[in-house]
Amino acid sequence: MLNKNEIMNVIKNHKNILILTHKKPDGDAAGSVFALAAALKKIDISANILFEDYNRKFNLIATQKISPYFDKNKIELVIVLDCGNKNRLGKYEILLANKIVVNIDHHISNVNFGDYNYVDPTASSTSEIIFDFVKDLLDEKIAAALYAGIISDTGGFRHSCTTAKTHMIVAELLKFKFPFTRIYNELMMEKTLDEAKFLAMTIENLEIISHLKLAISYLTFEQINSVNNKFTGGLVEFIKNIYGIEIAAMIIENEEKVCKISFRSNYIDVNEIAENFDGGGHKLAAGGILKANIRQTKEKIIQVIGEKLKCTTV
Ligand SMILES: [Mn+2]
Repeated sequence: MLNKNEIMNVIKNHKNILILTHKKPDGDAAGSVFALAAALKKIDISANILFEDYNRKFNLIATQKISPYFDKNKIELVIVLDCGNKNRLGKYEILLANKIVVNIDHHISNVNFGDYNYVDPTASSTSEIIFDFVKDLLDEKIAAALYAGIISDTGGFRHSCTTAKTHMIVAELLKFKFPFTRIYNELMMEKTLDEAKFLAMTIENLEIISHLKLAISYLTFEQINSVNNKFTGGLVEFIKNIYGIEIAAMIIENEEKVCKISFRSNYIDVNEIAENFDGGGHKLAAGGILKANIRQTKEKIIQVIGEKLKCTTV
């Protein structure tokens, strides 16, 4: 693997550059792209950037316009950020054909699809890696974009990927004047009215199974259909965070009366529980499905978790 200076030299030796990231970009994807593009501009390299399924809330940290109107044939080099596999580029994957590809990422699952790969799985985020590439070129806008990327992938410094180095980098970023409170609030805290309505319905439907320390709730297909923005992320975490709860299950009913279930826990292995529902995931966050109505799904969840906890307490 080339070091950072060598990768930067590869980039500097090319004129027409495109920077891409995974589809449905999160804060780290958008932040690292905007930061690198702005830093390259300061050394007279203008890069085009493209996003698939861009969320306009990232306009807050945008450092340049996103325009698809450029000559794709002239591109010599494509830098791909925060993307473990080129098929995650979605419709832009085709733009890598016959180009020199530089792949910079922090996902341990990265398949090194580039001609030049810089993959550091110890970094909290791609933005943390990009900091090291551009630290001599920082300004308010670059600092804001990298800050957004880091808070996004660390969940606001809560996730276990957060390190002393992460905090050290943010300390450097905060030497620049940028509206970090506003960035944190709009990227991490803000909800749409429809998300608030889902939360109200989730609390209304909540049941606590005390002896299992289990919080279980659901949204019916009719409830899902009652709002325009159908984003259900964060609901299962909300009920898991109720005092005294160790495990949570959130059921979302779809059109065909199939129930999708999200599990979260503080220490119980929900990956094993999700295997009973044709699913899986991680130890503390997993999901599954069941072809049954909500009442039957709830019963099976309570039964499976009951059996699992009986095993672990003996
Ligand atoms: Mn990331």
